[in-house]
Amino acid sequence: AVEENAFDHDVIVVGAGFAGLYTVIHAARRGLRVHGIEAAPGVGGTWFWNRYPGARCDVESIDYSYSFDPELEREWRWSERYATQPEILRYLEHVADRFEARTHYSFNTRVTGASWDETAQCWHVDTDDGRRATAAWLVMATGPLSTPIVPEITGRDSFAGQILQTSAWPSEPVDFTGKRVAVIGTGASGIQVIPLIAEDAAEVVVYQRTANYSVPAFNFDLDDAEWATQQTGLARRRELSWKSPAGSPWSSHLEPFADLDDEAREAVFNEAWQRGGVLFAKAFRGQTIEREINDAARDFFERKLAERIANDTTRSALTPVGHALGTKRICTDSGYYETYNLPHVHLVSLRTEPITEMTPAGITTTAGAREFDIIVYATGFDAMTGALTSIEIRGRDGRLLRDEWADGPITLLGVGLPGFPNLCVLNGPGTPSVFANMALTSEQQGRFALELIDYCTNAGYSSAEARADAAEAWTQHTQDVAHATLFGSSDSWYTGANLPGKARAFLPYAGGFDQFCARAEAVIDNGFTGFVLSER
Ligand code: NA7
Repeated sequence: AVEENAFDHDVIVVGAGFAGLYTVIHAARRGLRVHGIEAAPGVGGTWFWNRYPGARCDVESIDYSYSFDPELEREWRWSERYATQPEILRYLEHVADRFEARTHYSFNTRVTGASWDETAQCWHVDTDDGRRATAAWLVMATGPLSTPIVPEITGRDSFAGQILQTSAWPSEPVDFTGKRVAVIGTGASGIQVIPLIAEDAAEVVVYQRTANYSVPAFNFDLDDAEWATQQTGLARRRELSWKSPAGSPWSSHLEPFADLDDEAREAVFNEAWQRGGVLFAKAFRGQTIEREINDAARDFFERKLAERIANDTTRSALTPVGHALGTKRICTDSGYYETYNLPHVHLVSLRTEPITEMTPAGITTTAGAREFDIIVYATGFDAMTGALTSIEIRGRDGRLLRDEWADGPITLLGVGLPGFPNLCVLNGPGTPSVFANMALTSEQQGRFALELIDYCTNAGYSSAEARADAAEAWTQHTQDVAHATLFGSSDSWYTGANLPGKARAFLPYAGGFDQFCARAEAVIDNGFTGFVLSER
């Protein structure tokens, strides 16, 4: 039975990852009656689900943490330059405890629908336990990469061995010892998990659709001296991060590419390479805009690949084609390419050898059948829109979000949706979040929503809704910015190309976190320009 008004809240926040947790904590601090709803049994979001061996963040730990409380910053001691999933999860659990966030949450509860009630000016939120909660505001902090996709393959479900998914990994450790393992997918997750599986497995076969760019992490333990140095520099790091395009303190080389000779360029690429991981994607300013700079970075990358992979055929198959360096998220690895030098690790390129079917014994491609004990899917997500379109979200006049976004999402600064009053989406399409440090973008996004709520509450407005023309302008701007770079012409989950049938549109905002923050702050300062604020 549906319980009407089982809850009565100012704001419901869906999700307990970085963004949801921040928003719940700060809504409570602002005196709002807040209720959080989370499908998982605990906090963590991405860091709850993606607990496969090797899962790590590609932003440095010191930066990938909340900045809102200096005491929290001081008391939490990260152990490595790039934190592992268990450590980030422990951090978020610590934050939840420290700020008593869990008391506001219903865990193990999945939102199935939400509908705007024009008469009562509130949202009714339905959950899979048959309850209905009501709140004036609804904040969707459901994550940009939280709806996994498992490819449709003939006979997929007939496989008789063990099936694993990086994004829904079992909580108990998996024993790969002596097992024949297939891994499908070579994005960030595949590239992290493959070397660790290969340590124990008897045989690993990797099925690759698109070769990716991956750069070594150069990870290290944060010893006391390094930690002390990082702590001393933290305030500066934060300042630089908030003013940077990617929310991190590292910037591109200052001298223009065109002003340097080959030797000097090589030195710049070398330095960026040694810094590790995603930072190589922005060795020079304009590297993902100008083809000449990107080609030079790619050339450097390919020469590194030659040092890392012994076999010419394997190296050729692992060499990216068709997308510019950095236009799919560059991966950060620990020994990924070197894994292919091991005799029991094999690569199957699906471009030359597509899968025809799965059988109880294994995987068949056009070149023949292979038998496995375990198949691991590292096949990605219905990115940025999937978590929202999979929920029945009905706005004004019963408009269904899934239908409104059939040709691609339309948002004002990502957060506001025309036709959906009092609904705030965090880290969604139209935001730079997936290009940036999500710890900081989550703070920025959560604060924007809470500023809007406070502004309306204090001024006596019962609803706020993005104006259709303002949202169309922002959405167009998002497309224009992307198409002025090399991102626009490269297929990826940024463009919807990873999922057959998904509308093609450039989903994130590629204009930079700093630019985005400046625009968002101006909107707040000017009384939420672009939003229609209404009294009951
Ligand atoms: P990604 O980066 O979306 O990677 C998914 C991988 O799975 C990628 O290599 C895909 O190839 C591949 N894939 C997807 N569908 C198929 C099918 N049908 N057959 C074969 N291979 C397939 O997800 P991750 O979890 O690795 O990382 C997500 C983000 O987390 C990452 O970008 C970082 O921001 C952190 P494709 O390249 O689409 O051809």
